[in-house]
Amino acid sequence: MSKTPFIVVAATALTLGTVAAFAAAGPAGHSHENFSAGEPGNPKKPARVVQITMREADGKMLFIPDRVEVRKGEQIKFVLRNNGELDHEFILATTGENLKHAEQMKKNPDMEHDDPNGKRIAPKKGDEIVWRFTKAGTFEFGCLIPGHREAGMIGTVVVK
Ligand SMILES: [Cu+2]
Repeated sequence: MSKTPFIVVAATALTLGTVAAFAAAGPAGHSHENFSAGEPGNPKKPARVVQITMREADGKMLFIPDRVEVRKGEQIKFVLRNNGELDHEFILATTGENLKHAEQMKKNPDMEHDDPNGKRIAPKKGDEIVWRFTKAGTFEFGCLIPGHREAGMIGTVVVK
């Protein structure tokens, strides 16, 4: 009986601690709302088409091309094609964000992406991303399926 108040206080402190931890983890978690490489494009507006092919070759995995140059403010329609034998992804972000995201994918390799800045594409399939590069800088498109980025599935977008 005399212990009850202590337990209540301890439980309350624990609950608040947990809530605070969740709140802190929120923005750094698996968020697709804040895009580091610019913003989702408008499919009704003109866009320059950039074709990107994904495939495996000699133990490597690649994007072809793996470097794209863009003018700041330009809208690009990425026409993605997976010519490989495995699923691949195209996730457009910063290198830092992609590395963080890759860590999360190691815990959940079957995480599917169908976002404004990222798609998962089955073999012999295609998809599109319309993107407006509103920020200057160097950005990355990567395949974050565990092992793929490490095997070479990384590309660069330079926005000037
Ligand atoms: Cu891949």
